[in-house]
Amino acid sequence: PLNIDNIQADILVGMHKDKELFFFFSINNPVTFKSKLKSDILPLITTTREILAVDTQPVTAAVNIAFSSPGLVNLGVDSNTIGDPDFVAGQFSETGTIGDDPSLWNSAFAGTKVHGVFLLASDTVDNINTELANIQSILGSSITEIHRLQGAARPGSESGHEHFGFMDGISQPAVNGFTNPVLPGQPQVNAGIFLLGEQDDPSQGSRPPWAIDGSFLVFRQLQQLVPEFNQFLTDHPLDTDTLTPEQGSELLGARMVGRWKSGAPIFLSPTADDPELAADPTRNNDFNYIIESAPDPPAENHFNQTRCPFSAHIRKSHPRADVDPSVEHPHLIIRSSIPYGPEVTDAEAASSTTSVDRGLAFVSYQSNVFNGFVFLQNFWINSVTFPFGKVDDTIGVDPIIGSLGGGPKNISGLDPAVPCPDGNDCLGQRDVSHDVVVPRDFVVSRGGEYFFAPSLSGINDIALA
Ligand code: N7H
Repeated sequence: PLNIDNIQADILVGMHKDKELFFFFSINNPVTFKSKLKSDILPLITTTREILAVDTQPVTAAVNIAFSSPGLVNLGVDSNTIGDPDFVAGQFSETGTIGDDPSLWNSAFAGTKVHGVFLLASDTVDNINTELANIQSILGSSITEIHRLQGAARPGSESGHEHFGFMDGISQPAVNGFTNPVLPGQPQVNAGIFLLGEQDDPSQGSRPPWAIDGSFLVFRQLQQLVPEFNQFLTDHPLDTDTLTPEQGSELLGARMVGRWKSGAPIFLSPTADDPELAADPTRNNDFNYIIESAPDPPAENHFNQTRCPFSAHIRKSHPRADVDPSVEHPHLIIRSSIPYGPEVTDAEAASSTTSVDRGLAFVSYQSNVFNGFVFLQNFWINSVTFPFGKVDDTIGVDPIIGSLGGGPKNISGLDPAVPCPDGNDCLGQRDVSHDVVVPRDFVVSRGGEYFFAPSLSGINDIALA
């Protein structure tokens, strides 16, 4: 079994609080920092076991910590020995690979200035600020703030939904020996896909002791242009023969994501939202994109996008039976994101123009930065031909987070009107008039960094390095 007293809370279960602060810092005085890390910070770090039961959760705020590669080097730890070239290179050096425009990055993330991040989670911002003040008084001038991002669940009935309005945090992989119960539709994998040194870690056996049971934390500040996104949906309602314009716009949004705003998967409920399905954890993730009712399901599965576009965000990022489990499992990630920024103002809605920054503080955990985030973003999300082997030569990038340098994205399957009404083989005959052109990116990366979230014993080792 996993040592859940040694694994930081956010990795396997998340902090599950309505407010979460990401506090990015650099380390000025490694000697003082390491001494305080061992004596005063380590006792504050929230473990997986503590977060699981309400009565063991910290009174003020849950605290997790993670270090960038330059941060580890600054502390006297040779980050090369961890065996992850992408982590060592840092996210800023990979903007070309992951499709980011570095000129749009927040200057805090541009370069290698950020040495570490504190994740502070609680029910109130006041509690978070109290804990932050405590940490700052412990560490004093041994650290300098580089950037902070205050995350918050959206208010009222939008709680749990990201800023475009869609329920988030539904589908997560199940970790063998930890996740209980396993829900229908969850892929079941060994802990080493997420935790270093555990079974199925691609570098299991060659990790240094301080890295065991840690995980790479990929952080991304992803701005969302919500009024612009809404205007686009309003301007391009689908299926206007049978639906009202509002319903047609809702359908387009749902097909871009792969779920209705409630969270109901469009593959199971293709024509209208189904809030009951959305609310049922035994059904809301139980699908694999195979059209069982078809006379020849494998063949039909290769051209029929009526139930779910090949490009839908959740299909691009977790293609289920579109690829073999042996191919897909190494690329699973655990997500622990939270929205940031306020609700859309009346003035923004009226002008369809963003003037206040809002978006998603994206967090994913994986045991290998390339296999996880980088692979997903580069080879699946930003690829116009993935899922491969479909009878459609221009599937298009992920309409939510795929990018072709910020410009228009031609996406074939968003309109459920069957591209090839006669069925079997539509290669070369696809009616491009059905393509929906997404004119611009509605999610804009403001940068991020690759971090390593050590185990508690690993933090102790780092403090003694
Ligand atoms: Fe996504 N969205 O609101 O459209 N995502 N995501 N994501 N995402 C998911 O199933 C969203 C981002 C994944 O197992 C849902 O939990 C937005 C990045 C994966 O079926 C919704 C942003 C990456 C899944 C969103 C964003 C991923 C997933 C459905 C950025 C990886 C699970 C809720 C602002 C590189 C898929 C759920 C599965 C689900 C949205 C970013 C990956 C609603 C707005 C950067 C693997």
